[in-house]
Amino acid sequence: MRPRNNRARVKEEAELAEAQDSPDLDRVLGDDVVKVTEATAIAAARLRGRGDEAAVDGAAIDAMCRSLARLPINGVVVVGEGEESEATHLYMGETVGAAASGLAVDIAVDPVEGSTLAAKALPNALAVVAIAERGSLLKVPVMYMDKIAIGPGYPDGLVDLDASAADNLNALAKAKGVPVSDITACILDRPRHAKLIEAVRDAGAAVRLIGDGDIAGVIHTTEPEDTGIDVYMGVGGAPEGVLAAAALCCIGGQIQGRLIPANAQQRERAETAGISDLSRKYTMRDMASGDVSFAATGITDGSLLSGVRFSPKAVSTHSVVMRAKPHTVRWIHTEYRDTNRAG
Ligand code: VTB
Repeated sequence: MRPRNNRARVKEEAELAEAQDSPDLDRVLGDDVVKVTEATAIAAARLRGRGDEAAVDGAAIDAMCRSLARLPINGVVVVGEGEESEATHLYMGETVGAAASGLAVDIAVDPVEGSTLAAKALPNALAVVAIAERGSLLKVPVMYMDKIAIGPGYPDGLVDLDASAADNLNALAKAKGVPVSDITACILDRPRHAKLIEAVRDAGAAVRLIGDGDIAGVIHTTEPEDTGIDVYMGVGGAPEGVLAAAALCCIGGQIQGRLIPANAQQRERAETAGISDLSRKYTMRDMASGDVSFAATGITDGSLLSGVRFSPKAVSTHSVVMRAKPHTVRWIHTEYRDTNRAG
């Protein structure tokens, strides 16, 4: 966890203790969070496949703002759509929620994870939110992050951002009890990953390339038998890194992330966000800890979730909501039978 001054910490702990006694916390981290991603995904899905990323994003952001505004929380966006000067809604530091005296929580959002996918109606676009007790999610500006993630059941630190791809893959294969040729790494299909892809293949492992959507890529490492993905590697969005860490905090696994500011402005933004050591390797617990809740709803059909379906009788959604403290994973299929009010 990031260093904080003592007085602030004591105050936060008092607020947390109060929040933990509240049945509202259970409701917000359980049922409410998924209603937010459902509404967001429905709004985005109404505009999917129109080739207009900005329109999908805009509709999703509006829907997410409206649903967050109904929650009995005093939320602060720590991972969002950018800086206050650049984003009208869901910017870093924005307060959201219905009650200034409500539960003090951190919120990380990605209204449309994979805007290009949604605009082209390609698989795997998701609406994603993580909510956690205040101070539990790492505040990161929009920039890149180098990441490596594996699922649960392995010794801590088995893979490391500073190790070579071959060393990581060999260590993972050994711990899994398989030859390295049975290991598959999920990597974003980007020119910047040419060397990494080559190194993985040279080590004898397979590469599953994805177009977008590295939150799902990380989550897939937690069920390698079903997904065929053992490890996520490479550079993606830092906000997506924190959201993926929130998911792993609920379902188990390991992730390391290191910010990659592209220029002086991004370095400055990181500093303003409280990040003093830009070379720091963040672990899962540094990025998300405590009673975290993570929810995602499919906008388009994908490997994790089905997309929103519109029919004359109902609008239906498919979501996953995970919670760290009770350690639960719920797969939720919801039908909104009043189709006009859905979303
Ligand atoms: C990833 C991916 C996202 O951004 O984080 C990626 O998970 C990183 O940015 O779905 P680049 O596209 O610049 O590589 C997304 O693709 C969302 O834009």
